[in-house]
Amino acid sequence: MLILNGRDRSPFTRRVAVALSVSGIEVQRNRFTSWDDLPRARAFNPLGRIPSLVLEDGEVIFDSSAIIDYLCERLGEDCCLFPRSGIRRREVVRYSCCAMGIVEKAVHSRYERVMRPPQMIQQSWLEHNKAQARTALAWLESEARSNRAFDFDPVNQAVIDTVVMLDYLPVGDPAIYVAADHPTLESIRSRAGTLAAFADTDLEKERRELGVAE
Ligand SMILES: N[C@@H](CCC(=O)N[C@@H](CS)C(=O)NCC(=O)O)C(=O)O
Repeated sequence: MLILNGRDRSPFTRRVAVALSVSGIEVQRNRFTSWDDLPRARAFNPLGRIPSLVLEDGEVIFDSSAIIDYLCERLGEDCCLFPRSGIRRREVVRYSCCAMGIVEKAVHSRYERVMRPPQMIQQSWLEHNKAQARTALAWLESEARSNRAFDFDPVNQAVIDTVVMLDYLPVGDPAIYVAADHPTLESIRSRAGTLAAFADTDLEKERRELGVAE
């Protein structure tokens, strides 16, 4: 069986976990982060990051986009994460990149807030990341309102990455996201919450199961 290294608290890991689930691929989970077990993370990825995916024959794949690329290759014609070709495919890729770019902004903000002593936190860097993320969120909201690429039938990578991103924002930087300004993204998030692939990887559920505060 495949093994997915990483906790769903990592949005990069969670996007892979959801993609595996909606693709109907069973996986064993090894839930750790680089912060609580760096040697273990390094054993699978020289950069010491999660996620990594271990294949049945022991081959290891990282990072999240390479894993998703592998899933598409493995599933071939049955891969539903992206439309097969053309403008629809490029739209899903574009929305996925935008959502994960917003995640990166939130990760920068989180590291700034939690890695530095309070007096060394650079407010201008937090403001920059917030502004970049908010501009992208406004664009994603308007695209989601007018574009059918955020498809639930089947659930594609644009939906997966958008929902994973929205759920991560309060962890990254609670100041970034105002739910009331993004009704379409919120409706995508609520609809996703009814699906097992998202409910099974819920961040609060993982915290409860691992007995950890974060
Ligand atoms: N581009 C990578 C990013 C992975 C990543 O940054 N993972 C974080 C957890 S959210 C990590 O392991 N960080 C530890 C570090 O960078 O030292 C991917 O898509 O997989």
